[in-house]
Amino acid sequence: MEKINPIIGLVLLLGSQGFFAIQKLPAEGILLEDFETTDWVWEGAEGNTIKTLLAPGKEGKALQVDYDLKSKQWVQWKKDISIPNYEGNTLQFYMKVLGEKKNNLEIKLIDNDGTNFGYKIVLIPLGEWKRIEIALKDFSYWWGGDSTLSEVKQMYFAVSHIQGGKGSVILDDLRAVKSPPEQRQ
Ligand SMILES: [Ca+2]
Ligand SMILES: [Ca+2]
Repeated sequence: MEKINPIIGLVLLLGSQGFFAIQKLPAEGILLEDFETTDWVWEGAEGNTIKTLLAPGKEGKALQVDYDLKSKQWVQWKKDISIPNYEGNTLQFYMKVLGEKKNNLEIKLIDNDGTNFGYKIVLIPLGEWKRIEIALKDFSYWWGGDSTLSEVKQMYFAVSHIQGGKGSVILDDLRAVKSPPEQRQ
């Protein structure tokens, strides 16, 4: 019978249980979306236009969304993104906002039974990369499904009307990172 050195055995055991991956989480988090392709599905309220393209990113490429809210209301874009560990995590991404007008960015998280949890921030066109961090516990129930957000399966970003008009939102490097201790539930 072969003997396994106990230290190597321990390393193999910890590695097989994801121990090392978990230890790395606080620094880098889990990359949810790198925005290297334009495979987000978009739509807009009637009369509005939306177009997606790739732009120079914070890391590699970024997804640029050009919109024109002619009819006020909204445009949105979605992708199947799973967020496996919801509690105690923060959503982090980089965003650059171009244009003249102020509008809302809405971020929606959807689970298997169609529960929508949302969070809204005001888009202020600064023309430079800004890191956005939103604790997942700060999302609130908006509509659909039951009132509990289970494992997230799909994400939407939307621009909704404050002043309307044309603008661009550029997104990169979406991650789930550990919330600072005071933000954890
Ligand atoms: Ca990227
Ligand atoms: Ca649900």
